[in-house]
Amino acid sequence: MRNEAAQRVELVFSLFDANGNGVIDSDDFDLMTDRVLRAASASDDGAKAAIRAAFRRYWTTLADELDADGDGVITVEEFRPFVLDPVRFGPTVTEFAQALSALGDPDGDGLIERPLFVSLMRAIGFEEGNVHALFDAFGPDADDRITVAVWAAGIEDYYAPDLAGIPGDRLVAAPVA
Ligand SMILES: [Ca+2]
Ligand SMILES: [Ca+2]
Repeated sequence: MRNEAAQRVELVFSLFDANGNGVIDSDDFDLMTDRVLRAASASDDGAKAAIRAAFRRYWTTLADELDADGDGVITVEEFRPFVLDPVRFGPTVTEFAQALSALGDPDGDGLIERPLFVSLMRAIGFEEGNVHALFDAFGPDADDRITVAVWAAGIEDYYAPDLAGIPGDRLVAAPVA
């Protein structure tokens, strides 16, 4: 596992701990889902149902695989190696990447404008300067748009244990002043 990959998922852990109690639990996913859905008001019901299902699968996969003692919480020490295991968690990441990136494209033309990208990523909790740096790293076109496919691939890369120097590392960097 690369140190960069560990830092990426530790950041996700801290953001997904939406209720701030230091562990990940079912309540966190309810809060996070509501926040993202508020930012996705332009999306249709199918896209909203898909992100709800993806967040639910993210949580239930963690709970089913990791919470052997059934106390309902996941620690960062449990979370980090598990979500960076492509065999055990990769399919869950793929569904999540498809559902989240689709929210960036409510009109279905395959392109994502910067303002909605920023709103969705800010809803998850990433720093605004880092979100802009990520969008820039994805190589927006002359009209400042990226493709849904690029974002989906970027999310999958974010969870790759052996990748470093990728666009997703911009999210971990110190916020741009
Ligand atoms: Ca929590
Ligand atoms: Ca679009």
